[in-house]
Amino acid sequence: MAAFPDINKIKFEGPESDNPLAFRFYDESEIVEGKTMKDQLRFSVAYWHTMRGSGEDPFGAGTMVRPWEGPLDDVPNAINRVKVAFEFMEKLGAPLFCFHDRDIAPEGASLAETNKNLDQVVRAIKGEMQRTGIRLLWGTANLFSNPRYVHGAATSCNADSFAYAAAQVKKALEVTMELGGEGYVFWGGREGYQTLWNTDMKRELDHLGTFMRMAVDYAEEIGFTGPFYFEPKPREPTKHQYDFDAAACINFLRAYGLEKYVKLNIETNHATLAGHTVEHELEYAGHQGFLGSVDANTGDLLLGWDTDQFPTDIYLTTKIMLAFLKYGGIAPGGVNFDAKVRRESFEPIDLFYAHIGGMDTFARGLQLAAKIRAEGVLQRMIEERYSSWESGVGTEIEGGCHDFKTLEKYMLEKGDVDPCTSGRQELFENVVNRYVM
Ligand code: XUL
Ligand code: CO
Repeated sequence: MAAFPDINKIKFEGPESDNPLAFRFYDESEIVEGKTMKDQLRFSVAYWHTMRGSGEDPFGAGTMVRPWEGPLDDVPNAINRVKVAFEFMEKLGAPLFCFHDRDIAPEGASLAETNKNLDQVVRAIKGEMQRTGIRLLWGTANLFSNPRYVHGAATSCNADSFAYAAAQVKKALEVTMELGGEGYVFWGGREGYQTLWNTDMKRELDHLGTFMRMAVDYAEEIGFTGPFYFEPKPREPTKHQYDFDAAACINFLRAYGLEKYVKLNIETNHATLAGHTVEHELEYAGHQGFLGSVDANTGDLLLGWDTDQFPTDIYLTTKIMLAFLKYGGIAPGGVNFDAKVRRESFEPIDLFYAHIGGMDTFARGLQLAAKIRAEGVLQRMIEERYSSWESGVGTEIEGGCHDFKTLEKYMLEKGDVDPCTSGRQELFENVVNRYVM
């Protein structure tokens, strides 16, 4: 029986449509900068939020109405849920999805039993993937929910936790490969610490480096060509997460010789938790050659935690799409909605409204970003701002023709700098508004 019997395939109806179950901007076949919207955006549904989110919070029980969920958290229920997930994704028109191992299948009494459960559900997923053509953007392992990871997984003080996590990632890699997954994500989970009084930071970071190296080696052994993605997040659940932001992650990857294998999965709400913006993180990852994939969501201005809301802000998506286009597109990464409907939005249909809104906002952001780039006004203003580097001493410094002594000589002769020009922030913002407003 269909889980969403009243909902047909969501169609593109254009900006004038007032049908809440239609796209106004996401026309998957529209060509933007030489590719279809579908290929530029590479939308993915996050299994953990969309299929497993209960609406539970620290103050109250779950609220989600999910009529397809059976009374037991067992394999038959998990397999039934797979069918619902694929019905949802097919009707939505999402080409990709992502999961943690523990989202899709229940844990058993032992690792062997858990792996068996996983294999059964994976078989069902494979069938649905073949039926629908929906593909796996990335897989990952949940190394943070079970109490065995109370002190972290790869960075735990307990060597057995490290060993269990290794076994879990080995299996998750096999499963990701079995399903033709295009990537694999490491999000630190509890890889961090609460107090330095009880923590050997160097040892923990060395272990994390060793762990990722083992994953990369095993991937090579089984022929999984990746890419791997490291997902920055500064805090929550621990106070200090080792994968704080793009810069910290890139430094870690280089320090442990992993930079050839691992790129970054940048998440909007994690960027803001780090005191950055997502465009800062994308630009940092992009110019360093580490832009891999995106977890799309947004935080709340007034709430200081990872609220994982669906993105509906055109400025936000325009900035994200400007970064994608600047760095040659997001493939083989994608736009994964690591976002959940609010606890108060508990009906199944809210899942459609949420994803349709997010997809439309990204599609509109893509159109606007392409227009901004095509007209080139902003780019020319930036070039003008840096024009002192296009001749004279600027060209000479960039060309490596100077050192401190020659620059001192130059300035002693000149006496002082050419006057600085205005930064014109307000004008820049007004120009952006010409497109977005
Ligand atoms: C947690 C988070 C994770 C990762 C995958 O904040 O973003 O869901 O994306 O483990
Ligand atoms: Co995420």
